[in-house]
Parts: sequence; structure tokens; C-alpha cells
Amino acid sequence: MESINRRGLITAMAGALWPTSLWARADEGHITLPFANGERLLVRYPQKRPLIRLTTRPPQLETPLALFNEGPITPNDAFFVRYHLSDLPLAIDARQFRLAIGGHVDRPLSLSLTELKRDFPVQEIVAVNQCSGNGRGFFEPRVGGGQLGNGAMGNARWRGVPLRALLDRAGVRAGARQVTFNGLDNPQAEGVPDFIKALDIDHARDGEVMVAWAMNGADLPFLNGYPLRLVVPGHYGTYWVKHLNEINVVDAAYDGYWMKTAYRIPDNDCACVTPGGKPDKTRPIGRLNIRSFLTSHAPNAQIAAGRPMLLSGIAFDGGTGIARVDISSDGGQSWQQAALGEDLGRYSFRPWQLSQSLPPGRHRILVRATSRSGEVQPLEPRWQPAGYMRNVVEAVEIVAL
Ligand SMILES: Nc1nc2c(c(=O)[nH]1)N[C@H]1C(S)=C(S)[C@@H](COP(=O)(O)O)O[C@H]1N2
Ligand SMILES: [Mo]
Repeated sequence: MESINRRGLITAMAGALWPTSLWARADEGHITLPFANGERLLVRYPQKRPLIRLTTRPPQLETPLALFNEGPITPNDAFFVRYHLSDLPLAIDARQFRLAIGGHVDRPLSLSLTELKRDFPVQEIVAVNQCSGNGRGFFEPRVGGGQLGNGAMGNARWRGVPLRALLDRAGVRAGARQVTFNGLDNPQAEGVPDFIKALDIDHARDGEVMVAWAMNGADLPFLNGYPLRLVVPGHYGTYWVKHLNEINVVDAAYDGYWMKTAYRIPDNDCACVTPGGKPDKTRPIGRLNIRSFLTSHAPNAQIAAGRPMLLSGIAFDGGTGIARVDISSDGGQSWQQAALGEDLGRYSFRPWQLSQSLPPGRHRILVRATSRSGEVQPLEPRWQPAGYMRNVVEAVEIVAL
């Protein structure tokens, strides 16, 4: 295991073993996601408990769904991991690290971690980070890309500096249109574009987007972006750039690969097309749509018939907050309103629970959330070729004996 020693140097993260798969210990068993070819190893990476392996190079890990039943905050060591590029910054010296803010500004900045933490207002927001492709493995017809179950999401309390404060200190010039974000990871192969994302200038200055150094009261785990990452509340994880070290204000719409070509969705209200079809127009992916999950029971879980038992789970949306969660235990014929749990803010997972007593037999449990803005999960899945934004009402079948 790595350690972050007293002088702030990440050492021995992978050592000589990287990039072999030996960096992870693949001896933690396996799990089968509920779709074809869903067999996955559980592997243990530095600073992580055993998680579901999607790929090794780069490391991509998802969180077992049952973990989300432990509470609305996802522990750092259980938080999912997503990378596009394999050349990861395995040795980061916290004393040498600088965050550069430049481009279309009056006073370019180069900030040490100490300056960043000392010289700006500090803010905390609880927010869900979810990969655009979360649940892609459930798409029918299947689509290309990482075949994820529903564990490419997590909810944490992020601590950092509002991006607005940094941009104000640098002095954004008139005519600024977007802000780009780059991290220390690099492509390993030629021709693979560096992972750079952009936000519109008004979004970047909304006071909520932040440059975070901590999650859940601790330094960011290396695999979640140590020492700094962008946090974009209510927006898909693709914008949450890890190992963030370059912020650039630009006076045109940024047209790098990861904005212009990748992470685009059909440009219509449902962000969907006829299954198997292609959109004629696309736009960059944006806010999270509304989702909810039953986390207390795995598919085919056995329960005692005729006895009260607690169904529980989580719900979230793109930032208006959850208004209600309804449960059906008869496949959608009748619905009952669940009780909502602790409110950690409108960007957070919202826990829900409902006591039920079910007669003997198989029961199809459905969970459907409604947001404060009236957004409701659809009963039929929406489809799009990239496999983003799954948010159909999820069903879990359980057996009462
Ligand atoms: N530097 C860097 N940041 C990145 C990525 C990346 O490949 N490189 N992937 C993005 C994507 S697509 C997602 S879903 C989130 C995942 O955050 P996590 O790995 O902390 O869970 O990181 C984002 N930030
Ligand atoms: Mo993602």
C-alpha cells in the first residue's frame, strides 16, 4: 500500500509494478453483474477496499451496489474510479505541485497547495459524482463502451475553493467564453488526445463549481484525483477533472476531442433516439437526470413472507433535490410513497425507506423518484448510442418464502 508521508509526497504508489495488473490484488473474489458477460473480479487497489474491476489499464473500478445501503455518503475507499488515459501521475510531490490559472485573464496565477488552501474562501458541498455511462451494461440493444453496472456513482462531501474565487483573482477578461480543465494524467499512446474538459464561463463562475482537495474530511484518494479535482455539482463525472493542474480561460468554444466528439448526447428533450438509431444533432452532456435505486435487497434475495421488512435505497437528481420516492411491489400496478431520510443538500443522495409485508411468491420491486422540479423517472428505458444517462425505473425481483 502507498502512503502519503509527512512531507506530503505520495510514494510507492505502484512502484516498479505499474503498469502490470499486479498493482491490484485480484484475489478478492468475484461478482456477477445482472447482464450477459457480467462476470467481474473484485480487486484491491491502494487506498481502496475490494471493488469491481472494469479495466486494469487504465484502472476502472465500480462500487458494489450493496455498499450504497450503508448510508448516503460513499466512503473514500469504496468510491468508484474512472480514467481514460493510462499514464497516471504516480509520483506527486505536494510541495512542488502548482495549479496554473491562465489564458484570457489579466493576472495568470500559479498556486501552491498551501496558497490555495490559505488564500481563498473554503466551501463544502455534498454532491453525487456519476459517470455518464453508469448502467451502460443494461442497454438493450447493447452499446459499445465500458459495460458498467450501476456502481459508477458515489456521493461525497467535497471541500475546496469556489472556482469563481480563483477566476476573480486572476481577473477574467471581457470576451471570455469557456474555461478548460486539464489534469496531470497523459495519454500513453500517440494519437490519443489529452483529457481536457470545458465549462461555459457563466457555469464556471456560478459559485458552486469548485476546486476540491478533500472528500469526506480526508485528502482525495490518489485514484479520485489527488491532490486537486474539479467538482461540478449536478453534472456528470466527465467534467470532474482529476489531478487538476491547468485552468485556462478561452475566448472561443473549446473544441478538443473530449468536448467536440466524445461525451455528446442527442440534442433533444429526452437525450434519446430510437433504439439502434443515430442522432442527427448532438450537444455536450450536462446535468444528471433523476435516478433511484433499491439497495437493501440484491436480485433474487429471499425474504420471510408475511413479515414486515424494510426496503431502502437512494435517489438523486441534477440539483433540484428529491421531492418523493414511490415503490411498487407488484410490478407497477400500485405505488406507495416511501419516507425520505436525511437531507444533505440538493446535490446529494437522498436515502428513502418503506416497510413492506409481502405474501409468498416472487415480487418485482420498482423504485421511482420525482424531483422538486417535477422530473420523474421513465418506466421504459431511453436509448442512445453512447450508452449515457440511463435512468429508467429500476426493478429488483425478490422472493418471499
Ligand atoms: N484527469 C482525469 N480526470 C477525469 C477523468 C480522466 O480520465 N482523467 N475521467 C472523468 C470521468 S469520465 C469521470 S466519470 C470521473 C470519475 O471520477 P472518479 O474516478 O473519482 O470516480 O472523473 C473524471 N475526471
Ligand atoms: Mo465518466
